Amino acid sequence: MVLVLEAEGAAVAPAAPAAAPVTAPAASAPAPAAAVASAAPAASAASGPIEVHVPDIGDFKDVAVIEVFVKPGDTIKVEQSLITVESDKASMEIPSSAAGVLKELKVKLGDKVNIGDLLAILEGTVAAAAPVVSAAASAAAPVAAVASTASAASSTVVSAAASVAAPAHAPGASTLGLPHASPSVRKFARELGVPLEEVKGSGSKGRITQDDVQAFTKSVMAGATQTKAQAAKGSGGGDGAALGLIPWPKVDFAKFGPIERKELGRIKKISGANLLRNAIMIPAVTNHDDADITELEAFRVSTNKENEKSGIKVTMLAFLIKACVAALKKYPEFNSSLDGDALVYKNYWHIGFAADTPNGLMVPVIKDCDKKGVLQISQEMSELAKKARDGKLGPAEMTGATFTISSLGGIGGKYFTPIINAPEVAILGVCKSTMEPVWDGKQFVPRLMLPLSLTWDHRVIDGAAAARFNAYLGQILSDFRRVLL
Ligand code: CAO
Repeated sequence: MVLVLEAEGAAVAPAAPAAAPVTAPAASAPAPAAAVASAAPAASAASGPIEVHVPDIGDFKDVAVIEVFVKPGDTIKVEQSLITVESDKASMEIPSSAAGVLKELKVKLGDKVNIGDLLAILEGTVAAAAPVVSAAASAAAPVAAVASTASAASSTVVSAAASVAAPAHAPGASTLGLPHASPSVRKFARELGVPLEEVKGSGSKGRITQDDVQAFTKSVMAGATQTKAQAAKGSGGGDGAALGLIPWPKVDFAKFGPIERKELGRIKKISGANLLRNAIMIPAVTNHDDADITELEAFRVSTNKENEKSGIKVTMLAFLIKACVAALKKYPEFNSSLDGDALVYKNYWHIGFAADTPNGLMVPVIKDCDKKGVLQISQEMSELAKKARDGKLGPAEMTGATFTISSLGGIGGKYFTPIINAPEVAILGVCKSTMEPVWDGKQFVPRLMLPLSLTWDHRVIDGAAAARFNAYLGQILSDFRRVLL
């Protein structure tokens, strides 16, 4: 161990041997491995300025300081991590070999350090022990040597800790409120930009594992979890400063009458953040049109009569899904996604449908709609809608959509402007069909007309293509035989 102690005064811990000044090599002269081994069993207690040096960290030279956990004035415990260093093979935390108040930190982020370098000067009580270097599990051979040094010294750490009431460095213990995680997991999280303090650890003593970081990332990507930063940016209470907007109005509503304040539910918070991003980032345009569904509705009603006993009810939305698949195949850019400067065309047709649930809007996805009939789609839709309302949809049932339909047909209204569900590039809104007088060239005839509202991303789709898409959709809905052409 490379530790310079200039202890003054009497020993505080009777259990430990009196701390006669322990000499150690100067910072510029790295200690040989033998010195480390001989110093390891010693546990001592004293007070006064204490120098903490970089211990034997194996075959590491000029390793960069990538994290600094402490600052002058902090009370440091034995084995408390001071910094993390990183080489091209691994990263590891360097713990303090003594306890006391940090007077001076001799390194800063980006510095390169070696065995024996002076790290810090502490003042106060000292309990010296061989530091346990917490190394990344994935580290190569040199770190294995360090690990064995660490385990050899661990009993010393415990006895020293007992004498100064400083807990031994537990791998899962928090360091100054930092999340419990190994250096390799910290590094992994840092590379992904994952806020480690928001990840729940599943390891022993709540330690965060690599799997926890991966699961957190997946959950954020699926929209099931929101980071604090996302929530702050996405909430209606966000001040819009990032967009250069004037501040959100702050009104004391209670001044004008009685009020009741209710926090938004989890789903509303998540969907709100997604909707805001999509509304702001997509140059969206909506085309409105009408489709004549007179014959289709008659067919739907007769099909339902025929299938009364099966318990499967065919809804207009199931026909719309099939009609949309046909239109998406004819106009493939509507089934694509932007990826930087490239357009990704998907050769699968998974259709999402907006479902109104007591907790907020959810979008279950029916996979491979091109391969399924209207009856199967109806059945899956009713099962997924029920699951959504019961709050039982799994992430796999809400991901992978290539196009979305939002139907308010069962409720009412004429047209609306749905917001595109990124990274999709279009969404179809449908309202309630009504019987309307339509001119057939000779006379007005009553026809059942379905209002369509197609919102599209103008970066990918042009107005003419959108008008063609709607017109083709209308043709299919008025005569489904066209799908066969
Ligand atoms: N025109 C006229 N009637 C329609 C219709 C339409 N376009 N679409 C459905 N209906 C009728 C149905 O035939 C049914 O009538 P009957 O009970 O007499 O047969 C009734 O309206 C109720 O239909 P439904 O809404 O239960 O079924 P659906 O398949 O049309 O829709 C679902 C299912 C899950 C999409 C729907 O229940 C839902 O949640 N819609 C809301 C979606 C939403 O909130 N969108 C807005 C997103 S933006 O905030």
